[in-house]
Amino acid sequence: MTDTEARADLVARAADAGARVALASFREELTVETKADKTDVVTQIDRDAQRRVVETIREKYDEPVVGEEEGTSKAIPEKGPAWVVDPIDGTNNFVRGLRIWGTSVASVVDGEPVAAATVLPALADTYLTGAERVTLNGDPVRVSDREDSDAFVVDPILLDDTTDTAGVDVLAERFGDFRRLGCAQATLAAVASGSLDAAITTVRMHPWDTIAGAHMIRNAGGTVTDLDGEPWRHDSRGLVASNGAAHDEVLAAARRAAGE
Ligand code: 2AM
Ligand code: CA
Ligand code: CA
Ligand code: CA
Repeated sequence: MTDTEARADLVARAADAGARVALASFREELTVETKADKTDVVTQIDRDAQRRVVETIREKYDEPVVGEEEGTSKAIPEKGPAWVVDPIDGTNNFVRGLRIWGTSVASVVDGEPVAAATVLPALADTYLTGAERVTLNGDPVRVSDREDSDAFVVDPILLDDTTDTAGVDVLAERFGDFRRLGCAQATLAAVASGSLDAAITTVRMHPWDTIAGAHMIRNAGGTVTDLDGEPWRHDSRGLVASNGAAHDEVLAAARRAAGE
């Protein structure tokens, strides 16, 4: 087994272990705490799931873990290996009993992802990638081959007060339709597997929200850039992801939504 294969194996096991912890409490009575923003919520289950993911990584690797909840570091080291964890991505869906949420784990070396897993346990969907190719529940998947942007379905992942809503309207006008799944990693995995054609975020998100999905989209044949059209990195301000066929149009719409 190559080093990347070993890391791919572990991201899968760690994400699955965290997802099982969260699934056991899905649709149970939960105490919901809010962070700075009323839609940014957290529960004890987010912390429990993260602990389980970290324990699973620690069985094999003593390397930095970057994660959303306390007990992990918040910045990806520029040099060397690290693990990036979102124990529950889509907590707002999770607490509402909506099935679109999951556990995401990526392995990163020198700031670049080398393997990633997103497990959506309430949907029984597991997305995995290593050095190349992406699988959904074991079957290879690719980005969509749709070329006509009028038929594109695009997800503007996260909107906030800085988002130009007129720019968001541009998405609805210029493309076929839009969706907001409420779970960044589920959205990016859906672009990688061809269920969505593109996704954008104009807001600065955390690396655990995006890095697994960005790696999947690239390995599935898609394009991921920042708002300037440069290759996306975990510290980029925005993210523009597409199947590659109409990336320039998606990028232009994303810039409008960013108020540029
Ligand atoms: P989270 O559930 O792990 O917080 C839609 O809410 C998506 O944006 C989710 O993937 C959510 O991740 C992410 N997100 C990131 N920052 C957020 C914020 N400040 N408020 C709400 N969602 C946020
Ligand atoms: Ca959160
Ligand atoms: Ca998240
Ligand atoms: Ca989270």
